[in-house]
Amino acid sequence: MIKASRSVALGLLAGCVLAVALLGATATAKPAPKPKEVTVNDFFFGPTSVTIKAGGSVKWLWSSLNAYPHDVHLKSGPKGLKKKATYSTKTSAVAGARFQKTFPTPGTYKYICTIHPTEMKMTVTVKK
Ligand SMILES: [Cu+2]
Repeated sequence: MIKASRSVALGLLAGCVLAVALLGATATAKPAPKPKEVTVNDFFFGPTSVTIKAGGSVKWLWSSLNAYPHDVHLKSGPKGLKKKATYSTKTSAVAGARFQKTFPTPGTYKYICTIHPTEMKMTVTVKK
């Protein structure tokens, strides 16, 4: 009886190892593109230009050192861009906020902070 249950346990264990191995193989076959990070600072974006592939993402991170509010606003994008409003933040934040956006459409995206539009500008280039 003990031997039988042990072999069942071993069988289950082998099944789990196989399942994990298969999951691992799937994960390495299609790596999720890591978002490019841009910091939102008093009073600049860093870096001021990023290039990603279509389907890639950009993640804006507000510095914890900020003393002033900032937003991330799409000033201009490719012609006929759908859901344009989703490319901008709805509100401003001072510190510790984040905004992540995926870019399925190739083109040039010009960003500003609407509170400091002459100082805070940046470009996202999305390649095919
Ligand atoms: Cu600003």
